[in-house]
Amino acid sequence: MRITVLAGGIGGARFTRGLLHHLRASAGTAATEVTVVGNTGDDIRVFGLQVCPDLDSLMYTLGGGISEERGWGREDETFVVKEELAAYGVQPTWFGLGDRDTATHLVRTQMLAAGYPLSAVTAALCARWEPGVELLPMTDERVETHVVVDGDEPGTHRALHFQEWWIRHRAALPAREFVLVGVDDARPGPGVLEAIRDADVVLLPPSNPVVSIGTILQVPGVREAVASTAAPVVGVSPIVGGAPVRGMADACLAAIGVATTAEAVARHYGARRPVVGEPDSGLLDGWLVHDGADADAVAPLEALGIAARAVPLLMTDLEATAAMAAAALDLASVVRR
Ligand code: FO1
Repeated sequence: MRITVLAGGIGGARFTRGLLHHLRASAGTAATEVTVVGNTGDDIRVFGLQVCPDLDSLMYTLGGGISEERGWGREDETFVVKEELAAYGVQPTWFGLGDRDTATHLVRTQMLAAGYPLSAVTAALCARWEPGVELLPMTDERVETHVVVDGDEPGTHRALHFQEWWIRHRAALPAREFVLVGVDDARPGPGVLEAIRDADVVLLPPSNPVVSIGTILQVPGVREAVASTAAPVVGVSPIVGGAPVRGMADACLAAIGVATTAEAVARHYGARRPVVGEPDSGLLDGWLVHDGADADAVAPLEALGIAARAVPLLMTDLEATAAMAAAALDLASVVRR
């Protein structure tokens, strides 16, 4: 069996770790291959280094090097280079450049400079980390999410890199718009469309639906591939009880006029096989919502044509996350028929 996951950073990485745990523990699915299409809109060139936050969170989380506390960067990390750069007055001082993490950025930057595409760089880095999945950048072209916020003068606005908005401003500056710079010239990375088309199941983990999964879907051809794949497409709500489980997806959803609820996010992705009269070209066959808090979203989503199940969605530990992944695969087998 082949499972393809479209993932951002921390939430997507933790979910995928649970998925692998479930597959290894279940007889008959141990031979399943998992491909992860990773978001690269968060990427930033900083201090001359090319940093790929979501690819690195996926690689470190699945490869065993992640800082569990932060969800990004390395465990046992130090920030001496960051301190020294600040001592030189070098900007940006808000970016948390870890010393161990810097080795990853150096390898990536020199391979890119030598002409290797990001997909080859990612494969080379994964040779060390052995994440247990095929990790594919959504595109080899350089794209960046920039955030349009109000300018200093009334009536003006300015754009800043997503990382500055996310790290320095904690997403507190109201975002008017997200712009994926470079997306018009971006093509799906090697293997991306095939991974979606040839999958037995496509999963949308509880990553940020706007700036992570939404970004992957903006790469020309990807949304169409998800909408038309023969595989069942099942998503997991990143919103529980009206709030993001982690991160600041609510600030992102507000920017695109989507309510911060499990139901609204599913409607945003849309039903792939809507009931008559509902807008089509959606992506979802199935959607998991958190039991208790969001169980009331099941009926309206079923009425829309999205099969919904209410299950525990808090990734409190590996077993809980594995159970979520199992529930997503169960729902995929139901909607497949
Ligand atoms: N997140 C922070 O909140 N503060 C940081 O200083 C920070 C540094 C950083 C460095 C490398 C990296 O791969 C990720 C880093 N992140 C940091 C996380 C990152 O901003 C977010 O995880 C993703 O971009 C959002 O999906």
